[in-house]
Amino acid sequence: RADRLQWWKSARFGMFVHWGVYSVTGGEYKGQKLPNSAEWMMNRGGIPIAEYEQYAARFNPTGFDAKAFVALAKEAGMKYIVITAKHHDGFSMFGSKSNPFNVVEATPFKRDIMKELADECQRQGLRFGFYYSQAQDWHHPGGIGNGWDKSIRRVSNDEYVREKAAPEVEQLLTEYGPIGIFWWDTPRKMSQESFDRLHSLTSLQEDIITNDRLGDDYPGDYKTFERNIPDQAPSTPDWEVCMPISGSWGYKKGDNDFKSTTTLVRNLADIASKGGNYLLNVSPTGDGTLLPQATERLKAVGQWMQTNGES
Ligand code: FUL
Repeated sequence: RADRLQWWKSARFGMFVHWGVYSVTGGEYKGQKLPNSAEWMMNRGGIPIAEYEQYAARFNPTGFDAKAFVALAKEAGMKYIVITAKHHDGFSMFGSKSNPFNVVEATPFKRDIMKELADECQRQGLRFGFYYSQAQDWHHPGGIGNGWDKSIRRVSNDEYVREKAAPEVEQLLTEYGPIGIFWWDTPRKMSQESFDRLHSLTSLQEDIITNDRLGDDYPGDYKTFERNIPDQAPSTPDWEVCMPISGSWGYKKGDNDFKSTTTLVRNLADIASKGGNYLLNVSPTGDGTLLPQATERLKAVGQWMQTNGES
């Protein structure tokens, strides 16, 4: 275990990416701003599944360039990337074999973004990991969390795990080369069978590490803190603070709450001095690029790292 964590412990700095069909409108629904992060658009807008699916038809991020994207993370001094393979909205950002609501089949873009990034990370020497919302899924009739679409004929959560979550996790862990991290999110009560099924899949990747959000009985390899840096070094040795560079995780139109470079560097030093990792989130827009505010800051942090860090 210690061996598997070694690269991660010395990495200190990683890039988190929230990107999906909600990015098309920057989280706005019918021109209306909604509360919460953009990736919660479907939930906050109470958008019916059939209607939400139409956003995929508008997802065409032709400005996306995996090579430049990974190079930017590298320039910032980041050692790994974790990206939303599937968020709560149920949209798969890869050519999923068990969910047709995916980037390859349901969008004009048709490119497997996860594959492009996985390959590029390998080429440029960064570790690559997947965020996967295993419990909440507002698109599958057995997923947890969609209480607004009354047209769904609900099936059991076990069925959702069997039909979608488990096969997708398996695909992600077998067809995308070496995967460094599996980042579960929003644990909910599931059957023992489902937990076991999902948990056991991670052994498909020999060196993978996981965070602590599969379920209460699954501490994973490290603890996740969200948005806030603990005041004191936590008692657990292996931990990470994930934090959006602006206010929202997913690209949100009008969100100008970008943390200054000074704050970012200070956060990084604060976290590192307490023994943790900083997973800083960026939000590609509907055209597949980052806002200049994000790019500038990442470059500036990279500059600082070069001058002052161990690199
Ligand atoms: C949360 C999710 O609900 C957010 O949308 C985001 O992904 C964050 C990192 O985890 O709890």
